[in-house]
Amino acid sequence: MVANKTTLPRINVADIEHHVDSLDFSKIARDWEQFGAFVVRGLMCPYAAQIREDIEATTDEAISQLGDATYVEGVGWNTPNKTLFIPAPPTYVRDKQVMVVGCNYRTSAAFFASACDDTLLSIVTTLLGDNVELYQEGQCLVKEPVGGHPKKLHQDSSYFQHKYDGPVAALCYAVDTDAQKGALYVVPGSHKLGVLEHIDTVSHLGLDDADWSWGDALQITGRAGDVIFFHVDTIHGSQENYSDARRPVFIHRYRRADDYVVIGGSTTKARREAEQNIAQARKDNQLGLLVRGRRAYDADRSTG
Ligand SMILES: O=C(O)CCC(=O)C(=O)O
Repeated sequence: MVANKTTLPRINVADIEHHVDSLDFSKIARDWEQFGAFVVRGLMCPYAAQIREDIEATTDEAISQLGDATYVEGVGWNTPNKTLFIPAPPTYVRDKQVMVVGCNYRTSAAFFASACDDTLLSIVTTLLGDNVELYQEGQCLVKEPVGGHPKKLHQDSSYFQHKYDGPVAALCYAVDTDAQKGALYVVPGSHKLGVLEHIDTVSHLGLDDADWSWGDALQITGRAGDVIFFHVDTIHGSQENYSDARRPVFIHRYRRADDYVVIGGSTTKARREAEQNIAQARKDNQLGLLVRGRRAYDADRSTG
């Protein structure tokens, strides 16, 4: 049967829930195939406190650099420490709010160490096969308190569509995250829908509210250290943070060692332009750091 919205499975969080101390890799593989998402409780507990500290410090640094931020049309303001701000609600102390924090594998040792965690990589190879590389340098997002930005429902493939399976995302809560704080929603089974048409929204590319609503999605609350895995085509997003403290998350992304972006962009205009250049997409300038297995020489890649 061809997947469409009406045939998506309706499940509970318990159906896709795993615990780090009792992993069943066959069930993980089945959840991935059927639902394109699952959660592993406690997986990043050894790292979460230090990474949270690093995200907090980078966020404070970014706020102090706002006067030197540069504007990118349709995207937002970048501070020198590579933190992205977007417009804030009118009730804010500032006219800009934090979205993506400039904390990554080059700036946080704990974040990089966590990307190479042995158990995490065993889960990832179950999903992607033996040869796996990091896609990009890790991503941290912060929702500021009292209304910090929503991330509208979207597929990551709208931002970075790949040649093969695409990256597996492992999103980790750096603090306990409930509904009020803006816990992540996923739409189980939506990874079978292919890449859907996205529009420009307050949180960049997103699905039209008329087509997809939070009611179509499953909310996954969690404790600091819990990790939600999702497919590049799995619809996901999160609502505002209405609590009185920041809501930080960190995300690792992994892909097959031979995979690469064919269409990239964070606005509809950028994506349309990239679609014109799809024939030029190549692996040669997209070699990520290998975290499992080995990269075989490929003459077709035009790299040494
Ligand atoms: O911060 C979140 O809850 C979602 C982040 C996200 O959807 C993304 O980076 O693709």
